[in-house]
Amino acid sequence: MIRKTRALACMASIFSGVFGASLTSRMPQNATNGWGTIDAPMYPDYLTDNPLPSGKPWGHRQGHGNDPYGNAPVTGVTRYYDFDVRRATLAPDGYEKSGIFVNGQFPGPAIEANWGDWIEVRVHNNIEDTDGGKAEGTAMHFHGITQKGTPWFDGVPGFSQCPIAPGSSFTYRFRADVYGTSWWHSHYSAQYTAGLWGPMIIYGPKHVPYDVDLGPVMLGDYYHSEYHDVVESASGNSTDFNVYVPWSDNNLINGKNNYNCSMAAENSTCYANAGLAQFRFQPGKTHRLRLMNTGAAALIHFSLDGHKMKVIANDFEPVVPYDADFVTLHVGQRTDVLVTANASPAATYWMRSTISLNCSHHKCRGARADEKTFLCKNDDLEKTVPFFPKKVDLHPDAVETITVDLFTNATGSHIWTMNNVTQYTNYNSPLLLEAYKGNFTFPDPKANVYDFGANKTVRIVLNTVYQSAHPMHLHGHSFQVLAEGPGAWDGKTIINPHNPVRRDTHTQRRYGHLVIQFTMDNPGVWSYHCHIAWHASMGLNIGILERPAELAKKQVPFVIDQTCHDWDRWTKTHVVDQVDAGI
Ligand SMILES: *[C@@H]1O[C@H](CO)[C@@H](O)[C@H](O)[C@H]1NC(C)=O
Ligand SMILES: *[C@@H]1O[C@H](CO)[C@@H](O)[C@H](O)[C@H]1NC(C)=O
Ligand SMILES: *[C@@H]1O[C@H](CO)[C@@H](O)[C@H](O)[C@H]1NC(C)=O
Ligand SMILES: *[C@@H]1O[C@H](CO)[C@@H](O)[C@H](O)[C@H]1NC(C)=O
Ligand SMILES: *[C@@H]1O[C@H](CO)[C@@H](O)[C@H](O)[C@H]1NC(C)=O
Ligand SMILES: *[C@@H]1O[C@H](CO)[C@@H](O)[C@H](O)[C@H]1NC(C)=O
Ligand SMILES: *[C@@H]1O[C@H](CO)[C@@H](O)[C@H](O)[C@H]1NC(C)=O
Ligand SMILES: *[C@@H]1O[C@H](CO)[C@@H](O)[C@H](O)[C@H]1NC(C)=O
Ligand SMILES: *[C@@H]1O[C@H](CO)[C@@H](O)[C@H](O)[C@H]1NC(C)=O
Ligand SMILES: [Cu+2]
Repeated sequence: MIRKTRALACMASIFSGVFGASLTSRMPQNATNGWGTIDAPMYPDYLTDNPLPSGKPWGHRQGHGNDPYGNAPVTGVTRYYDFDVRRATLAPDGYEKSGIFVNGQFPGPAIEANWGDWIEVRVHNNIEDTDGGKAEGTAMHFHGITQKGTPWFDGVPGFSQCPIAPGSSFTYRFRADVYGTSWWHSHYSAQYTAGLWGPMIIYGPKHVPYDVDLGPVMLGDYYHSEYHDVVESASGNSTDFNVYVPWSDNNLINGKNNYNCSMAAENSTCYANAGLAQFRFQPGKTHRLRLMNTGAAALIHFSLDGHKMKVIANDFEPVVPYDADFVTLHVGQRTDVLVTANASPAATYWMRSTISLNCSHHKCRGARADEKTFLCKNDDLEKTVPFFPKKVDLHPDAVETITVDLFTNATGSHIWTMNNVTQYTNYNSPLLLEAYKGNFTFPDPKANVYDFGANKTVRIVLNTVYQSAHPMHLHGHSFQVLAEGPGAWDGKTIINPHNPVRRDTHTQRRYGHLVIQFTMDNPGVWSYHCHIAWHASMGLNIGILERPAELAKKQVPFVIDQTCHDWDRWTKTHVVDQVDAGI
């Protein structure tokens, strides 16, 4: 029944069509949120428990002229979620390992809301000295949400809040002010790679029709070592490229894949045939796949045998639909595609999530015969056109040029620098809290904060002079991508100036440039960082101070102060093992 393909140990695969056999699962299905099985739930057009009478809560806000950013309907609805964060030992791919999970589930639960709703997530930090790990702080980030008016709920420790201390709780409350596909994840150190992440779907208008929402298709590299250990080898003093660029052990789709147990570490518990993710397509229907790269470091190519895909959105930005044989997602990026099940109705097809071996280290060396020649970059900027046009302001108020490089410092650690500074987070003194107190001088250079004051339009030119690509993510904003290419920016080239690519995460290629521009409409202190977990750990991060004068006038919610008091108290009796730059 399965169409024969070259068997590759680490290639995550999916079957579509009708598929009867049930595969062994090494994780109880109630701990996987039902994802990755052919009977996984489909996703609705919109959540129907909305009291508004006019059907979909966004009513007539459809089609052209409605940039989702800054245009959300008022629904008066709050969606509540409760996250119990604790350590556990699970074996998603058959290899038993200790991790940190929400509600004992992997991947973590989906946050769902309609555009314009409020979302409330109560996070209980129950990370204790169990399962071979230690108690540690946490903080939860809701990727791509602008947090306009609620910058203290951005979930970045040392930026927007103190870490939530073990034994304490914290409630995030923010507006679903954009719509589309995203994810939430811990922003404390590289902690999310231990299992602390899940999808976030915000239902909104459709600009392209389709029949079935297949829901999240979460792609990502996966590591069997404890995250502290991976961070240590990435930043540590080994001069071996194969050590300081860590190798992932597996590649999962919706938390599933098999693992070749003969490669497992000595004395580990490993079960073969843990099971592949599967999806069921409805013959003839058009399906929406919400692709997201929820991994730690790997750039991924995604394709479906026998089917073409139509790209309809990148991150939270709808695009003019275009056909693609494969799509590329770096860490943190999302791409929504439509697939029409117009091939043989009874057949099964491989879904392929391939880690580009030219861009990322991955233990499954079984080279793909059809591996794309790939430069570790996103699609050409010319190809992607935002559905809601917005032209470039050719005269930005501030331009900042930043050189990105990698160094080995005097004590042998690998560190990233942005204009010679390696960012380091002070968990006890969040930058935003300081700004509210009227203190925005940030004398510690390691905070690496750029104060853009009251400028309206800011352009940031990143030139990297090292051999790594970086998926750069900006908090609080969707940005325009003006240019991306080899070498340093020439200071003038802008691709599609009448309507350039917009998104919240974009790849800067090796030895290349990435030029972004955004409107300073969101007072706060926002991180602009590489989303490769190990690179953020090694300090590839800046803070952007936006309209500080407006911050200083505002009242900080009590919970922000309380969280710092709790953290201070906890750190007086526990040693915080800050293994990295902190975010
Ligand atoms: C799954 O079900 C088992 C048996 O009913 C239960 O012990 C376990 O706590 C459940 N796990 C989750 C994550 O709900
Ligand atoms: C690397 O660090 C280890 C301890 O982490 C130390 O024992 C070793 O001497 C260091 N090597 C170099 C070359 O600095
Ligand atoms: C599993 O790994 C072993 C050791 O590397 C290798 O010899 C074997 O061929 C692999 N099995 C499969 C099915 O790939
Ligand atoms: C594996 O277990 C054996 C027997 O208990 C022990 O001798 C060996 O040191 C263990 N290896 C590792 C890497 O822990
Ligand atoms: C790998 O990337 C380099 C540039 O970083 C490029 O020159 C080379 O062609 C790529 N190789 C393949 C096989 O894609
Ligand atoms: C080198 O970098 C590491 C990690 O950031 C840091 O702990 C150490 O203090 C640095 N050494 C020097 C001499 O700055
Ligand atoms: C970074 O350091 C180099 C070498 O010391 C120096 O030439 C360069 O001007 C510095 N860059 C910035 C932005 O300070
Ligand atoms: C401002 O914040 C810095 C830490 O970032 C601190 O060292 C300094 O004392 C603060 N100044 C005031 C006036 O609070
Ligand atoms: C604009 O930003 C620059 C830093 O890039 C800063 O020096 C300047 O004061 C800012 N202008 C305003 C009006 O805030
Ligand atoms: Cu990076």
